[in-house]
Amino acid sequence: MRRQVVIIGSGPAGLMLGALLGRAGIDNVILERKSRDYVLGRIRAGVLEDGTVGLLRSLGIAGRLDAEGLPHHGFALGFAHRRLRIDLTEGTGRHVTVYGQTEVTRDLMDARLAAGMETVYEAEDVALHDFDGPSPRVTYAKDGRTHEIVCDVIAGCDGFHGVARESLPASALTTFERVYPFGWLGVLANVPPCSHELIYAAHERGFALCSMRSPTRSRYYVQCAADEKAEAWSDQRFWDELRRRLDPEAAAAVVTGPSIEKSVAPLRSFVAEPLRFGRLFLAGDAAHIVPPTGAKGLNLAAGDAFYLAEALEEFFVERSEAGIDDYSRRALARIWKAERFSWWMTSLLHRFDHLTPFERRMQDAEFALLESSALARAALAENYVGLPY
Ligand code: RFL
Ligand code: PHB
Repeated sequence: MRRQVVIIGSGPAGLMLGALLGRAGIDNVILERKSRDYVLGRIRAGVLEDGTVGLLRSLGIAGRLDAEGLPHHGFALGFAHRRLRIDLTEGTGRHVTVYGQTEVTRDLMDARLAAGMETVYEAEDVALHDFDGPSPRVTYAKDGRTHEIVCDVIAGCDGFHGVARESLPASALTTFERVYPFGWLGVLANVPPCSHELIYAAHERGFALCSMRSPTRSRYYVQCAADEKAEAWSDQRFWDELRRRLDPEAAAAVVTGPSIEKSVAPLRSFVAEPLRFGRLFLAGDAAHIVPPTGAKGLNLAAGDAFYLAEALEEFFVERSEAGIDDYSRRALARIWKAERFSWWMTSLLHRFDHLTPFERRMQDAEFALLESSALARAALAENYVGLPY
């Protein structure tokens, strides 16, 4: 079999890239290790930048997003039992949309199916070959047989634990990493949110986040130990801990109910450079990780897909290599700014056990600055709604 582009991974990066390439008439197949239902069962991000929404609209697949997504024009920072509202729209003229990653994934999968573009689910032992030359190959096992696809380009969109980045010689990559000494315990529940806007709360017991998926479905997180087991947390223990970390009004407004999902996510900052090796390109979590505090992971994946699709369109349609030569530089310029923002939000809001008294005062001073300076709030808002592509 021969294809122009083999995309590895059907998360947001791979699906978005596949949709953008399909629109440009570039033939592509997605190889995904898991089943469709498994991919749709993962509960992850919830906040879309307006650039991500714009991309989905430009692809003509934003019908459900426009009907069901919740426009948010601000959020709150909680600290010292006070709440400071960050007005997103006042400073930027833009806003974000609360719409789950699961829903984005479903919309992209449905559109792909309707357009007749192929996805191979449960593709095992995916292996990449010859990507340092003009005819890379990808092999995989399915239904007890080994398959081979010869292609022009491989897109590694297979997440942090995928095979694409691992296929590179270590000497080809420079990596940058910070592993935070804590995780987030997340709970999804069919209860109305405690506030109509998100609350990011700093507290001496640890960070807490009040988010949502719809007016009847809430998503809450509390900072926990990195090696915490979700099973150690009964629903009651979670609700009690959450309430302790919120201001009294928010705590009183929390409606509790049985959790429908509960999981622990580690927090990490990571970047691998560059994003291109011959005919292999990395995009999304395969190349970089941000801690979820800035709500940037999914949005960065979409940004990478946008840049890579533009570059590949130049390559296949205009027969120019200028775009693919520049992909890594262009994407990394935006990635590093999102890394900075996510690291900053994480540093500001979490409890770190070993902060010096000076560092604690720095956290307090950041809040004091945000409280007193409209320009500081506008800078936060500009990053949160998303820097331009
Ligand atoms: P994804 O979504 O991980 O998709 C990669 C896909 O590749 C498949 N795959 C393979 N396929 C074939 N062969 C292999 N060898 C393969 N190895 C892996 C996987 O099954 C998967 O389907 O990466 P992508 O597309 O780059 O998208 C990135 C976003 O998913 C990610 O940045 C965010 O979800 C990060 N993230 C969060 N971001 C937020 O903004 N807010 C959150 O609350 C939030 N929570 C999370 C998260 C990421 C998590 N991970 C990765 C553990 C919670 C978790 C648990
Ligand atoms: C979520 O709703 O899952 C969510 C929202 C904002 C974040 C992270 C996660 O910063």
